[in-house]
Parts: sequence; C-alpha cells; structure tokens
Amino acid sequence: VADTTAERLRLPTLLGQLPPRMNDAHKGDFGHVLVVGGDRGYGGAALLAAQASARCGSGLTSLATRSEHVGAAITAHPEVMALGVQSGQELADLLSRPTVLAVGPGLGKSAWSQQLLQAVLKCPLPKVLDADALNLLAETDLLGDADNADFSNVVMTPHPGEAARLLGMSTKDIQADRLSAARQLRRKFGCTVVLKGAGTVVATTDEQLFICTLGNPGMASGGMGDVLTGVIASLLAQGVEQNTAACMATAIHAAAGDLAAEEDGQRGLLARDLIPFIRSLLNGVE
Ligand code: NPW
Ligand code: AMP
Ligand code: MG
Repeated sequence: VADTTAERLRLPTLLGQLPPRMNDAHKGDFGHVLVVGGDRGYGGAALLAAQASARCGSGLTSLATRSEHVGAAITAHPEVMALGVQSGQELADLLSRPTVLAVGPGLGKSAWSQQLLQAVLKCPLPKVLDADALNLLAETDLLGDADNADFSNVVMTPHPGEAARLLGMSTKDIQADRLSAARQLRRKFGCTVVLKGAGTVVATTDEQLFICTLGNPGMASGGMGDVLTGVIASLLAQGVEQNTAACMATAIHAAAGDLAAEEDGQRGLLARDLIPFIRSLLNGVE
C-alpha cells in the first residue's frame, strides 16, 4: 500500500528539478511572494520569511505586516516591499499583485491577525500556511464557509505543537507516530503537509510520504521555521510544483542547517545564518 512507509528525501535529485534561469529572464518570470504576518512582538518572524524568499530567487518579495514594523523591515531588507496593513480589506486590496502567499510567521492571534487570515483564505492563490495561520485554523471556524475550504494548492508547515492543535491531539501523540500524523493532516485538509521537527515528514497530495534525514538540533531555535516558509513560497513562485517545492525546500533548509553548524557549531545557530547556505545550495555552489 502506498503511503505507509516514507522514502528518504534526496537533495541532489530534488535540486535537479529547479527550473533554469534563462538569459533573457526578467523578474516577472520568477513570481511575487507576499508574506503576511508580524503582529506586535513578532515582526522578525515575517521578516525572516521575506528575506528567505528574496534570497531564494523570487522575482519580487512583499511583506504585509503591522505598520510599526515597516521602517525596520525596509532598513534591514530594502529589496523587500514592506507595507503596513490595518485591516483585512486593506490586505484584500493588495492581493491582485502577488503570485504566491506565505502566511502565518508571527501573525499572532489578535483581531487583526484573524482579519488578515480571513482575507487570505478567500484568495485563490497558491499559499504556504504556517505558525499562527495554523493555530487560528485550529481555534476558529474560519473554514466554516465552504468557499474557503479548498486547500489543494496549499502547503502547510506545522511543527508538532501546531499539528497537535490542528488534530486535537497532544504533542506527544503526534511525536509517537509522525508518519500517521502527517497523513491525517493531509486527509483532513487535502493539502501538502510538512510536519517539522527532527526527521521532518512530507505528506504529498499524491499520497506519498517522505522523510528528511538531514538537519540537527542546532536548528531548535526561534525563526528556523519562518525561514523554511519563505523558501517554500519562493520555489512555488519560481514554478516548482507544490509537492516538489515542499520536499526540495525541506531538504535544502535542513542541509543548510548542517552546513552552518559545521562552520561554528550547533549551539547559537541563528535562523538567518542558514540563508547564505540555502542560496549556495540552490545555485549548486555548495
Ligand atoms: P509541548 O510544550 O512539547 O507540548 P508554539 P512558537 C511544541 C512566532 N515566532 N518537537 C512544543 O509543545 C511564530 O511564527 C516569532 C516537539 C512547544 O512548547 C508564531 O507566530 C519569532 N514539540 C509564534 O511566534 C521567533 C515541538 O510546540 C510548542 C516541536 C508562536 O510560535 C520565534 C511551541 O510552539 C517564532 O517563530 C518539536 N520539534 N516544535 C520572531 N523572532 O519574531 C514545537 N513543539 O506555542 O506554537 O510557539 O512556535 O514559538
Ligand atoms: P519552527 O518550530 O516553526 O521554528 O520550525 C523549526 C525548524 O527547525 C523546522 O524546520 C524543524 O524541522 C527544524 N528543527 C528543529 N529542531 C530540529 C532538530 N532537532 N533536528 C532537525 N531539525 C530541527
Ligand atoms: Mg514556526
């Protein structure tokens, strides 16, 4: 029976599926990622996702966040188009420009967060849902409206705590059978699932399971998952098929974590330290 065992992710094979950049290419050929997130106290999470997107080769990257984070975002990453949004309607008005959405890093769970997620769920664009987008889905009935319920073009990236909330189980239950948890999430939502943590499991919409044997406990630090979200969104924007994008991003992110840890050790590894290694791996220079 398909789907009962997991195949190991192989980075070289996956990298072979990156579309080439043609000599006459322009930024419109590589998509436009809009990252949505960064409530009060969590501005860095959304910024990390946006920086990862820009560094992975997206044609354009935008960030919709709390207005108070815009100045810092532009200072840190002038290539990212940072926009302050106050309401779901303001976000909805921006959704005609991007080609892929990356939603949830630092999104929070406030009324603002809920309005933004609601606007996102009404939009048919391909998306990555992470962090508080998943926590809000678990806690609210934003999916009650059937129009919002098609998740076939969604990649969701729960860590075990988020997976537990989505399935109404404990983190311990998730960790006891990670393959089953990833499969259950895929069945429940009909999307691609990346169940993170040591030995990340990818459950694809074509009913395959993959496991990532790369990565290390140096990656157990804040912001790591936010970077992964930006990598997946960028690959989607560049035209990589969504199950392949989930697998490729997972393997590259973990391999970059290993390369970064080889340099200065696991302890003190920062999420942003992975980004130059991710870039090198994508360009075949690592
Ligand atoms: P327990 O305690 O074992 O049941 P939360 P968060 C579990 C933003 N961030 N293996 C574990 O559960 C995010 O984007 C902002 C096993 C743990 O206690 C979110 O928006 C940053 N269990 C928001 O903060 C940097 C695991 O989940 C619980 C596990 C909250 O997200 C940080 C923690 O998860 C952060 O990204 C594993 N591998 N991983 C910034 N710089 O702006 C997690 N768990 O309660 O969902 O909190 O992930 O910090
Ligand atoms: P998040 O909890 O959303 O910040 O995501 C953490 C990221 O770091 C995920 O991609 C995890 O797979 C990765 N990670 C965390 N801890 C480990 C570990 N012990 N071994 C390998 N990868 C890890
Ligand atoms: Mg996270």
